[in-house]
Amino acid sequence: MHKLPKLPYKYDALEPHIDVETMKVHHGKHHRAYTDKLNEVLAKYPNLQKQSPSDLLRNLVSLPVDDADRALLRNHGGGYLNHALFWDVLGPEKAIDEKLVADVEQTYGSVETFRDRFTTQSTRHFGSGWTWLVRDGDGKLDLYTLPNQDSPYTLGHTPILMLDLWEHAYYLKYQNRRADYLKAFWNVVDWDAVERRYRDARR
Ligand code: MN3
Repeated sequence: MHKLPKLPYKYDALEPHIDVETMKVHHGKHHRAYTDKLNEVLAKYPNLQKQSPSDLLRNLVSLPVDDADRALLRNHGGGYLNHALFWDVLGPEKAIDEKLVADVEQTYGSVETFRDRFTTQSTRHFGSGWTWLVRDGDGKLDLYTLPNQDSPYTLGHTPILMLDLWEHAYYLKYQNRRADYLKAFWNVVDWDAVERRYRDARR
Protein backbone atom coordinates (compact mmCIF):
# COMPACT_ATOMS: atom_id res chain seq x y z
CA MET A 1 0.00 0.00 0.00
CA HIS A 2 1.05 3.60 -0.09
CA LYS A 3 3.74 4.93 2.21
CA LEU A 4 4.26 8.44 3.46
CA PRO A 5 7.11 9.64 1.20
CA LYS A 6 10.26 10.78 2.94
CA LEU A 7 11.08 14.44 2.52
CA PRO A 8 14.03 14.89 0.14
CA TYR A 9 15.51 17.40 2.62
CA LYS A 10 15.41 18.13 6.34
CA TYR A 11 12.44 19.72 8.06
CA ASP A 12 14.45 22.93 8.59
CA ALA A 13 15.81 23.11 5.01
CA LEU A 14 13.27 25.70 3.84
CA GLU A 15 13.83 28.13 6.73
CA PRO A 16 13.16 30.99 7.07
CA HIS A 17 10.58 30.92 4.26
CA ILE A 18 8.76 27.81 5.42
CA ASP A 19 9.49 27.09 9.06
CA VAL A 20 10.47 23.82 10.68
CA GLU A 21 7.32 23.54 12.83
CA THR A 22 5.02 23.96 9.83
CA MET A 23 6.98 21.35 7.91
CA LYS A 24 6.84 18.86 10.81
CA VAL A 25 3.07 19.20 11.19
CA HIS A 26 2.34 19.45 7.48
CA HIS A 27 4.38 16.39 6.51
CA GLY A 28 4.25 14.34 9.70
CA LYS A 29 0.58 14.89 10.59
CA HIS A 30 -1.43 16.17 7.63
CA HIS A 31 0.28 14.20 4.87
CA ARG A 32 0.38 11.11 7.09
CA ALA A 33 -3.38 11.42 7.69
CA TYR A 34 -4.10 11.56 3.93
CA THR A 35 -1.85 8.52 3.45
CA ASP A 36 -3.56 6.51 6.20
CA LYS A 37 -7.05 7.40 5.00
CA LEU A 38 -6.19 6.56 1.38
CA ASN A 39 -4.94 3.14 2.52
CA GLU A 40 -8.03 2.66 4.67
CA VAL A 41 -10.29 3.04 1.60
CA LEU A 42 -8.05 0.91 -0.60
CA ALA A 43 -8.12 -1.88 1.99
CA LYS A 44 -11.67 -2.56 0.73
CA TYR A 45 -10.54 -2.83 -2.90
CA PRO A 46 -7.56 -5.20 -3.33
CA ASN A 47 -7.74 -4.83 -7.11
CA LEU A 48 -7.11 -1.07 -6.87
CA GLN A 49 -4.10 -1.37 -4.59
CA LYS A 50 -1.67 -1.89 -7.44
CA GLN A 51 -2.72 1.29 -9.30
CA SER A 52 -0.44 4.27 -8.85
CA PRO A 53 -2.09 7.24 -7.12
CA SER A 54 -1.93 9.23 -10.37
CA ASP A 55 -3.73 6.42 -12.23
CA LEU A 56 -6.38 6.24 -9.50
CA LEU A 57 -7.03 9.95 -10.02
CA ARG A 58 -6.88 9.75 -13.82
CA ASN A 59 -9.49 6.98 -13.67
CA LEU A 60 -11.45 8.42 -10.77
CA VAL A 61 -14.85 8.66 -12.49
CA SER A 62 -14.74 5.07 -13.76
CA LEU A 63 -13.36 3.29 -10.69
CA PRO A 64 -15.59 0.38 -9.53
CA VAL A 65 -16.32 1.92 -6.12
CA ASP A 66 -19.39 3.43 -4.51
CA ASP A 67 -19.85 7.21 -4.47
CA ALA A 68 -18.84 7.66 -0.85
CA ASP A 69 -15.56 5.85 -1.48
CA ARG A 70 -15.04 7.77 -4.73
CA ALA A 71 -15.25 10.99 -2.71
CA LEU A 72 -12.76 9.59 -0.18
CA LEU A 73 -10.37 8.61 -2.97
CA ARG A 74 -10.71 12.06 -4.52
CA ASN A 75 -9.92 13.78 -1.22
CA HIS A 76 -7.34 11.46 0.30
CA GLY A 77 -5.82 10.14 -2.94
CA GLY A 78 -5.54 13.77 -4.01
CA GLY A 79 -4.19 14.80 -0.61
CA TYR A 80 -1.66 11.98 -0.68
CA LEU A 81 -0.36 12.69 -4.19
CA ASN A 82 -0.59 16.50 -4.11
CA HIS A 83 1.68 16.66 -1.08
CA ALA A 84 4.14 14.14 -2.54
CA LEU A 85 4.46 16.37 -5.63
CA PHE A 86 4.69 19.53 -3.53
CA TRP A 87 7.62 18.28 -1.39
CA ASP A 88 9.42 17.36 -4.58
CA VAL A 89 9.23 20.82 -6.16
CA LEU A 90 10.37 22.58 -2.99
CA GLY A 91 13.99 22.74 -1.91
CA PRO A 92 16.75 24.90 -0.57
CA GLU A 93 18.33 25.23 -4.04
CA LYS A 94 16.83 27.44 -6.69
CA ALA A 95 17.89 28.05 -10.27
CA ILE A 96 15.32 28.40 -13.01
CA ASP A 97 15.83 26.02 -15.90
CA GLU A 98 16.34 27.52 -19.35
CA LYS A 99 14.18 25.15 -21.39
CA LEU A 100 11.27 25.66 -19.06
CA VAL A 101 11.92 29.41 -19.10
CA ALA A 102 11.59 29.41 -22.89
CA ASP A 103 8.18 27.77 -22.72
CA VAL A 104 7.06 29.97 -19.81
CA GLU A 105 8.14 33.06 -21.75
CA GLN A 106 6.35 31.91 -24.87
CA THR A 107 3.15 31.23 -22.92
CA TYR A 108 3.18 34.09 -20.40
CA GLY A 109 5.54 36.72 -21.88
CA SER A 110 8.09 36.54 -19.08
CA VAL A 111 8.90 34.60 -15.94
CA GLU A 112 7.95 37.68 -13.95
CA THR A 113 4.49 37.80 -15.57
CA PHE A 114 4.05 34.09 -14.93
CA ARG A 115 4.94 34.53 -11.26
CA ASP A 116 2.56 37.48 -10.97
CA ARG A 117 -0.29 35.46 -12.49
CA PHE A 118 0.45 32.47 -10.30
CA THR A 119 0.39 34.74 -7.24
CA THR A 120 -2.77 36.58 -8.34
CA GLN A 121 -4.67 33.33 -8.90
CA SER A 122 -3.45 32.04 -5.53
CA THR A 123 -4.60 35.25 -3.86
CA ARG A 124 -8.03 35.08 -5.46
CA HIS A 125 -8.65 31.44 -4.58
CA PHE A 126 -11.29 31.22 -1.86
CA GLY A 127 -10.78 28.69 0.90
CA SER A 128 -8.69 25.52 0.77
CA GLY A 129 -7.11 24.30 -2.43
CA TRP A 130 -4.01 24.36 -4.58
CA THR A 131 -2.52 26.46 -7.37
CA TRP A 132 -1.39 24.38 -10.34
CA LEU A 133 0.90 24.89 -13.32
CA VAL A 134 0.18 21.91 -15.56
CA ARG A 135 0.75 20.52 -19.02
CA ASP A 136 -2.64 19.90 -20.54
CA GLY A 137 -3.61 17.06 -22.87
CA ASP A 138 -1.85 18.84 -25.77
CA GLY A 139 1.32 19.44 -23.74
CA LYS A 140 0.57 23.15 -23.36
CA LEU A 141 1.16 24.99 -20.11
CA ASP A 142 -1.93 26.01 -18.16
CA LEU A 143 -2.36 27.73 -14.82
CA TYR A 144 -5.34 27.46 -12.48
CA THR A 145 -6.46 26.74 -8.93
CA LEU A 146 -8.57 23.79 -7.80
CA PRO A 147 -10.51 23.44 -4.53
CA ASN A 148 -9.70 21.07 -1.68
CA GLN A 149 -7.41 18.19 -2.72
CA ASP A 150 -8.72 17.97 -6.29
CA SER A 151 -6.03 16.77 -8.68
CA PRO A 152 -5.21 17.91 -12.23
CA TYR A 153 -4.77 14.23 -13.08
CA THR A 154 -8.56 13.84 -12.94
CA LEU A 155 -8.70 16.43 -15.77
CA GLY A 156 -6.11 14.53 -17.80
CA HIS A 157 -3.45 17.15 -17.00
CA THR A 158 0.01 16.61 -15.53
CA PRO A 159 1.09 18.83 -12.61
CA ILE A 160 4.39 20.70 -13.10
CA LEU A 161 4.46 23.17 -10.21
CA MET A 162 2.00 23.43 -7.37
CA LEU A 163 1.38 25.41 -4.20
CA ASP A 164 -0.64 24.29 -1.20
CA LEU A 165 -3.16 27.03 -0.27
CA TRP A 166 -4.62 25.28 2.77
CA GLU A 167 -4.13 27.24 5.96
CA HIS A 168 -2.22 24.33 7.49
CA ALA A 169 0.54 25.07 4.95
CA TYR A 170 1.34 28.47 6.43
CA TYR A 171 -0.77 29.33 9.47
CA LEU A 172 1.81 28.62 12.20
CA LYS A 173 4.25 31.13 10.74
CA TYR A 174 2.15 33.51 8.66
CA GLN A 175 -1.30 33.29 10.34
CA ASN A 176 -3.70 35.24 8.09
CA ARG A 177 -0.90 36.74 5.96
CA ARG A 178 -1.34 34.49 2.95
CA ALA A 179 0.33 37.15 0.76
CA ASP A 180 3.61 36.78 2.69
CA TYR A 181 3.47 33.01 2.27
CA LEU A 182 2.86 33.41 -1.47
CA LYS A 183 5.90 35.66 -1.69
CA ALA A 184 8.10 33.33 0.39
CA PHE A 185 7.18 30.37 -1.82
CA TRP A 186 9.34 31.65 -4.69
CA ASN A 187 12.44 31.39 -2.48
CA VAL A 188 12.03 27.63 -2.08
CA VAL A 189 11.01 26.44 -5.54
CA ASP A 190 13.39 23.75 -6.77
CA TRP A 191 13.35 24.58 -10.48
CA ASP A 192 15.39 21.49 -11.32
CA ALA A 193 12.55 19.35 -9.99
CA VAL A 194 9.98 21.48 -11.82
CA GLU A 195 11.93 21.12 -15.04
CA ARG A 196 12.12 17.32 -14.57
CA ARG A 197 8.36 17.18 -14.13
CA TYR A 198 7.90 19.40 -17.18
CA ARG A 199 10.15 17.17 -19.34
CA ASP A 200 8.51 13.93 -18.16
CA ALA A 201 4.97 15.27 -18.28
CA ARG A 202 3.82 13.32 -21.29
CA ARG A 203 4.80 9.92 -19.93
MN1 MN3 B 1 -1.31 20.57 2.80
